[in-house]
Amino acid sequence: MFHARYIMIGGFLGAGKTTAILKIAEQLHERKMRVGLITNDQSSGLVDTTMLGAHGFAVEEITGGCFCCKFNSLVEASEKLRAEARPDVFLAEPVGSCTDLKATVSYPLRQMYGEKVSIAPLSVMIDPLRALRVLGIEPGKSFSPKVRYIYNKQLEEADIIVINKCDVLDDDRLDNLQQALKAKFPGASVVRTVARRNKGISEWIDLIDATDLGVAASMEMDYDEYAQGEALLGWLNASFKIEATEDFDGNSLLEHLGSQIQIQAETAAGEIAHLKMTLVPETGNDLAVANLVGGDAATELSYRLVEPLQCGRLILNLRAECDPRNLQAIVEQVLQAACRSHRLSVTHQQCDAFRPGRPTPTHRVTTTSSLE
Ligand SMILES: Nc1nc2c(ncn2[C@@H]2O[C@H](COP(=O)(O)OP(=O)(O)O)[C@@H](O)[C@H]2O)c(=O)[nH]1
Ligand SMILES: [Mg+2]
Repeated sequence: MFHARYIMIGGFLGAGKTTAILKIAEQLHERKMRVGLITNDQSSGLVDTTMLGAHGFAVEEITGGCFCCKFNSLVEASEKLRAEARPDVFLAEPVGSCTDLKATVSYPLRQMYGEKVSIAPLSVMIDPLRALRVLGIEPGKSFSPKVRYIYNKQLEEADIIVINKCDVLDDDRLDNLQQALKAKFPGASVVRTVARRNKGISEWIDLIDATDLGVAASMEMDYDEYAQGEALLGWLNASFKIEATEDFDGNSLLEHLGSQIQIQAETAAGEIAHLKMTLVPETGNDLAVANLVGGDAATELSYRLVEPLQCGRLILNLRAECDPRNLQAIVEQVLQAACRSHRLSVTHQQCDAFRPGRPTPTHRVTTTSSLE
């Protein structure tokens, strides 16, 4: 009989889940625990999976649907990790537009594994600037009501709300946010982190360790509203080969692309949920990762290329409240213009532009019921 702990870190797109999971994994590793990671997205070949694997952790990715709709794939991934790495702890990151995770993932897992697996309380991370707007505490651009419905539902089921990126706000605004969260979601513990700098992570781990997932009835969900909210968030996954006759600065190219996509999206599209780009040179192990979260944030490079390059692969994942065909048109236009101004040539390799389908969970368990 094996025994493992299953920790799920939810939260909206761009909140910092992947960054935090890496830090948690590193701390657990230092505490001599074996860790297995499970990532999730609608598309395959995730940037995150590659990045986490590069840090030496056992990773499985579930693609083509979320944990709840691909529950059997989640179980298979867990079994595969168990056979290969015998983890003491599973760390799982669901898709950032998913909610109702307790009823569709945690409770079914508990029923399936019984004593063999202990399920940790559910953590939900937030980006504080986004939260201030989405929750209506501060003015500014946000999402439409159906997307905000998903955002609020994520918080409603949280046992632990993690205010991440506390480095971007002063204490007064953070206190305001924390008070509003406490008033609206009184059942949740709140913890503050700067995942990127490893701050608050050990306190958070202690909180995760302190109890097991409770047995309260799962929350009410309106799946029509959920499905409509999901569908509003268009999805673009594209990859391109970028070449030049001379070496070029890939870091500044990514920053340029990010700011241009942002400008175009400002006029033609709705709020950007998360833009992530990676640029990998054709040879060597260099890598750049750029992120943009929210309409008026700046593009940030979490990994920078050490050297200029002549040829590389650009992978772009964009989610925004917008028709995915518009997203595709914006990206193509920006890329063509950048190639002209930077004297580069670009070849399309792959492009998927779509709206996510209606979430249809494999199971939905309300603590007292059995697997449906
Ligand atoms: N300022 C700041 N940025 C962060 C922090 N943690 C993560 N980020 C950035 O937020 C962006 C999204 O992070 P990611 O982990 O990919 O979010 P996910 O979509 O929730 O997995 C990236 O640019 C990260 O570098 C933090 O503590 N502070
Ligand atoms: Mg992620």
